[in-house]
Amino acid sequence: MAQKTVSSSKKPIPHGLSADDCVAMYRAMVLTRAYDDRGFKLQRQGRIGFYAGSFGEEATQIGTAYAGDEADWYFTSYRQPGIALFRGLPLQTMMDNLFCNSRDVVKGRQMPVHYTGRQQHFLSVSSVIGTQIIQGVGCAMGIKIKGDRGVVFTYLGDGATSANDFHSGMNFAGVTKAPVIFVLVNNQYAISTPLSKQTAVEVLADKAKAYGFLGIQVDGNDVLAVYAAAMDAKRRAEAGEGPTLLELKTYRAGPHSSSDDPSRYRTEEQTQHWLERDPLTVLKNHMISFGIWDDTYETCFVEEANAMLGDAVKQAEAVGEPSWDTLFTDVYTYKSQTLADQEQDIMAHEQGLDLKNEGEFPL
Ligand SMILES: Cc1ncc(C[n+]2csc(CCOP(=O)(O)OP(=O)(O)O)c2C)c(N)n1
Repeated sequence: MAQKTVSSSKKPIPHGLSADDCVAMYRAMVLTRAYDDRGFKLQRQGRIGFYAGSFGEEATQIGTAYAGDEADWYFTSYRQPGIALFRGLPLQTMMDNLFCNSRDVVKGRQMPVHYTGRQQHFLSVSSVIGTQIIQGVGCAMGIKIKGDRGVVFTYLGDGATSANDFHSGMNFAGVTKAPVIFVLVNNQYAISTPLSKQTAVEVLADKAKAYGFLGIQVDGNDVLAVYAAAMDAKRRAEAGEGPTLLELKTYRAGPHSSSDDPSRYRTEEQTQHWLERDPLTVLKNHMISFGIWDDTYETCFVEEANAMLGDAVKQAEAVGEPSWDTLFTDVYTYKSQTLADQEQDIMAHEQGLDLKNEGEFPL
């Protein structure tokens, strides 16, 4: 583990943050990147079925996660592993989901990268674009009605602003002044659809005006700027001043998912241009200017992350798949005759007997 060396500060650290906070953010961003890297490699090796990464978007995750606390709620898309990691979802639980093994919380019934963490207020990820917008707003309305503590962070992409749920969620949030922060991760692509074909507006944050609340655009590659904006939004939500649309402008530097080839629709030069503002480098430069950078962070945190990941992979792989009979549990309180018949058929098949209904399943 790296030792922090604090030399005489050149620039003051802003936003009430300390040197330790900056180091913790950097470390969390390194872990997020290493996790994504491992996820893609596991998929390419045929060890897991699917992966969707967040390479280049680490600051959007750690900046907002750092602003949250245990009373808050997180409704993410499939592209925010850093939120889950930072808000305390165990790495092993996440790896078990990637392998869809028998220890997976949802027993392999979700795709990989669809995490869930009840204790951490981390809501089950939906693949369906925009779902988490209305789920998050509903939760925030509930918090307000019950007078509970906490705010909701709900994450969406630029593509999700074209979903019907965007209008429904934003409108209800504005009318009810629900304590919700819409974290709009504008990574400029919805798979292969560029932002210019998604919307006619210049700045997505402007859409908040139509719903009667504040929208601001922030440099999504600068974790300190993201943190400051998220803290402001949280303060407003807690003070009863309602929602904020936080547009974090960034770039999806990797493929949409393991099923995508971005070279089909954009140039390497464009990606390289954005990587000049790699969020890890941006934070490193900030830390240098504060006089708190230590070169060993780069190597030590990567080594630490890779060791943790290697261990989690080994453990997740050692656990078998969920057994077939879990298909029939946790779905209905009472099993219908149809389900009972299907269960019997599979059991017979498993025991090497002929299927009762060979060639067709009873409907
Ligand atoms: C309702 C719906 N329509 C289409 C899809 C297929 N789909 C999966 S991801 C995606 C792009 C989403 O883009 P964006 O909201 O910008 O988020 P990003 O993937 O860039 O993080 C689409 C269209 C879907 N999952 N759900």
